[in-house]
Amino acid sequence: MRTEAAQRLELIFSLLDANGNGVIDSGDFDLMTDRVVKAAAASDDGAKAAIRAAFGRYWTTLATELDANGDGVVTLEEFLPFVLDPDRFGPVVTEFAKALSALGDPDKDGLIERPLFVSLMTAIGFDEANIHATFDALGPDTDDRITVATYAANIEAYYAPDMAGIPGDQLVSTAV
Ligand SMILES: [Ca+2]
Ligand SMILES: [Ca+2]
Repeated sequence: MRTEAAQRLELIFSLLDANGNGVIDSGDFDLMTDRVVKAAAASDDGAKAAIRAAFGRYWTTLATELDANGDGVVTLEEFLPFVLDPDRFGPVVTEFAKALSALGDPDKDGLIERPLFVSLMTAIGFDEANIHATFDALGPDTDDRITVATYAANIEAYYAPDMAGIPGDQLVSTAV
């Protein structure tokens, strides 16, 4: 596992820990899901149901595979090696990437404008300057749009244990 990958997923763990108690549980996922769905107000019911299902599968997979003692919480030490193992968590990431990227394209023309990208990523909890840096790194066209496929592929890359120097690394940046 590369340092960059660990840093990317440490950030995700901290954002998922919506109530800030140092572990993640189903309540954290409920808060996160509601925030993201709210940011996707222009999406249709099918797209909203898909992201709810994807977050639900994300949590139930963690709970089923990691919470061996059944106390309902998952720690960072459990989370990192598991979500960065494509054999074990890859299918969950693929579903999540598809559902989240679709929320960026409510009019279904295959393109995502910067303001909605910023809204969705802000709802997840990323830093606004880092979100803009990431969008820039994703190579927007002259009308400041990226494709749904680009977004989805880069969400998957974010969870790749051996990748570094990818657009998603901008989300971890602490530059001020
Ligand atoms: Ca928590
Ligand atoms: Ca669109």
